[in-house]
Amino acid sequence: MPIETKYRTCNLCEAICGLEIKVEDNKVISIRGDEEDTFSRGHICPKAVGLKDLHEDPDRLKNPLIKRNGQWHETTWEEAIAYAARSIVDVQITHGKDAVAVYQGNPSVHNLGTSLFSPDFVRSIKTKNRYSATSVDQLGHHLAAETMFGNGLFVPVPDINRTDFWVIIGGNPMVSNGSMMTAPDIRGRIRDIQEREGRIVVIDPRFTETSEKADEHIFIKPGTDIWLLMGLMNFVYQNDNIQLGHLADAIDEYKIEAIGQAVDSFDLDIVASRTKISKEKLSQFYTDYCNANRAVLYGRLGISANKFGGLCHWAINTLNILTGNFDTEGGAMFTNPAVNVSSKKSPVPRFGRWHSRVRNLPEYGGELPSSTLAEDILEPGEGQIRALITSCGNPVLSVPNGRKLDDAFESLDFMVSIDIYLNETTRHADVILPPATGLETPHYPIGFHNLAIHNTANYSDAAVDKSEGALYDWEIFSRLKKEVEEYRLEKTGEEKSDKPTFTLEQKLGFLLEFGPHKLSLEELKKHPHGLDLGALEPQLPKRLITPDGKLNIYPDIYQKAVERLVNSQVEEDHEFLLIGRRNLRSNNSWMHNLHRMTKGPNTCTALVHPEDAETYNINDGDHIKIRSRINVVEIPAEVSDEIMKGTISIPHGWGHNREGIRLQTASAKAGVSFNDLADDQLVDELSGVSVINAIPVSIEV
Ligand SMILES: Nc1nc2c(c(=O)[nH]1)N[C@H]1C(S)=C(S)[C@@H](COP(=O)(O)OP(=O)(O)OC[C@H]3O[C@@H](n4cnc5c(=O)[nH]c(N)nc54)[C@H](O)[C@@H]3O)O[C@H]1N2
Ligand SMILES: Nc1nc2c(c(=O)[nH]1)N[C@H]1C(S)=C(S)[C@@H](COP(=O)(O)OP(=O)(O)OC[C@H]3O[C@@H](n4cnc5c(=O)[nH]c(N)nc54)[C@H](O)[C@@H]3O)O[C@H]1N2
Ligand code: SF4
Ligand SMILES: [Mo]
Repeated sequence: MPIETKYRTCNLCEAICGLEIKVEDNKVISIRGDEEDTFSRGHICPKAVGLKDLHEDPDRLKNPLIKRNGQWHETTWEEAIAYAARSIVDVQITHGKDAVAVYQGNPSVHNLGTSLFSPDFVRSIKTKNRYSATSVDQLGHHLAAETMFGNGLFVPVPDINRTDFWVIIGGNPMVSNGSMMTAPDIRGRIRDIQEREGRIVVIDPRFTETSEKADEHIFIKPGTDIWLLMGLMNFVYQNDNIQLGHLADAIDEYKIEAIGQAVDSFDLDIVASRTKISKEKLSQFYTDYCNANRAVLYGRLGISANKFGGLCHWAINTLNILTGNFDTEGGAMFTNPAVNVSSKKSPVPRFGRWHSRVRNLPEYGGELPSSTLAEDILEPGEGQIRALITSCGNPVLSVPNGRKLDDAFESLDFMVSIDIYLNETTRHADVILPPATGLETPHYPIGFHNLAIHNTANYSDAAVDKSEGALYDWEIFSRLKKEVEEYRLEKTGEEKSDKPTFTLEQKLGFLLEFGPHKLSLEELKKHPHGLDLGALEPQLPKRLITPDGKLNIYPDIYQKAVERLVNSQVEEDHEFLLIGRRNLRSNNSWMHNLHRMTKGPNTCTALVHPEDAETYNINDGDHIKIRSRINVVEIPAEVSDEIMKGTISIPHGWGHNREGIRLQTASAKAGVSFNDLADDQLVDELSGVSVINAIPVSIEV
């Protein structure tokens, strides 16, 4: 058999690196960075080779599984799909449409088939109880985009290719490879900024891998970034640094005045006392930001999934706008992708149109906050959730209070999981439908081209064949939808949708042809290293799609949130605040079964500052107990001055010691789950996003 060379985009994270893959007889021989990729220019990270391990993982499911009397059995696709679809419809006939909930996890947006075909299936279920990883993650970005620019997916990205001053707040792109900002080769791009005499400042309670490469690191008390940002806004007003430039006509002047009045009380004394950053440091940082030629503020997970996550993302956009760093080169900019996901206009913001049953938290974009899922299953009463569909998600490990979710899922009448593993979440299912994945699927990173710091388009064919009899994700979703509609018609007479059905290539082809660049899929296929569609360009006010066509710099929801913030009491001092951490060879909860990703020392440790370690008589490697309001876990301590005093950092996605999983490598190195400590009752009051950073905890030795 000849060795073939295939080019493809890595689908594991948001950086969409180009890969060069050697394949012989459907076996992957090697995976390297594609030097000719128009965007990533050869960059990859250690996870890329995980795609080979994923393809070969003996624990990965290839055939559907059905649970009978507590035992798993392989079954045919016909039986599995009919069982899943009919059970869903039966629950809805008995208990109403909302009795079925849907949870969609992170790989949904990293799989083309799921991105394009799951929405139609989910719509066919007609439930208001939809959940996803968004509300444990980037919800604040979407809410700000929805209310300020008119569409939640019209999210600005930092133009790091041209900025002179990049402020990273609560992000660690050297490890995460960038998020809500598709930018392969972060290291190279940081170096480029420094070579043109620009600066990078990291604001984080931990001195991170990114801080090491940056020009300055500022330690901040977890959960207090909103004061830092409001203080900066006040500084901008006090020092007459407002420059609206080409956006002036698109913004109501009275709103600019209202913001100025609202931030008036955030002086250096207040900000310093909340953030634990000295007044001198604050004032130096504020001055540097205002003096920089082209500056951009960028905030990520550390501030998104936080008590004031929603407000932080409004504040970051607003600061970039007020200082003339918005929709201009080197500031925050919008993409012009070949498939544009943010062109739809809505008469009202898609927020708060309905609320969760037990806690009355608001919907965003058709989804309720995931921190409410467990209680909406467990609490008896009208509208209780009785059945669940999960796809590409592992909420037991990724959503606060995983133990409560374990109980909730066990109590369901029916559960189906579309997933490639029998893991902590899917073990509760009655049926698992495993699609082909990774190198076996064609790919086009729709979502990430929309968030990229340079416009490109890249289509990849599958690099290897899927195993015999396996189905692609879009086939599973199409068949489920058809079965749901046919069975419902038979049982209730409810009409089927009359939308035509398409193949994956047809659907992508239409989106490309009707997109801003009018590309054809055939043409795109001729460019295996991707097509360069040009640098980001200013696009406002033309592309604003708010109801009045203006840029709403101060939407009502944020006015109220600012008032709440101004009136908020100083929080009592907690013994410790717990924050999260990511590791270069890990990807949320699901790549720990790939041996090359988990070999070497245990990375699931609790970082503790040396002075705190001394107070509690903790030595490096000691097992310590960490207690939150809901639970206590035991974990090895790693004593390090990279973490701020009074703060503890634990990575998430571990805790593979639950019974009934089929993950040999992962269970050998179980770790503990961060979300056994994270409290489902702690959410951002404004947006409903889960709080997974700055959780009050104590240490027991
Ligand atoms: N404490 C804490 N919690 C967090 C975070 C944190 O930093 N700290 N991060 C949050 C963030 S940012 C996110 S995005 C969420 C992630 O939350 P989730 O999306 O719920 O969790 P993942 O760990 O990404 O789980 C992915 C699931 O998809 C399956 N899977 C992988 N590939 C495929 C595929 O091709 N098809 C299908 N059908 N399934 C597949 C895996 O087996 C796994 O079950 O976690 C959040 N939770
Ligand atoms: N290797 C790897 N890459 C990944 C993932 C992975 O699991 N592993 N997950 C992917 C996913 S789903 C996402 S969403 C992205 C996330 O991408 P990032 O947001 O870049 O990644 P994190 O490592 O979660 O960075 C959060 C940072 O916030 C800091 N932090 C915590 N609390 C606070 C706070 O209160 N204030 C401030 N200022 N900082 C705080 C933490 O110390 C940490 O350095 O990464 C993606 N890429
Ligand atoms: S950085 Fe992300 S996209 Fe690039 S190789 Fe690593 S996992 Fe894949
Ligand atoms: Mo995420």
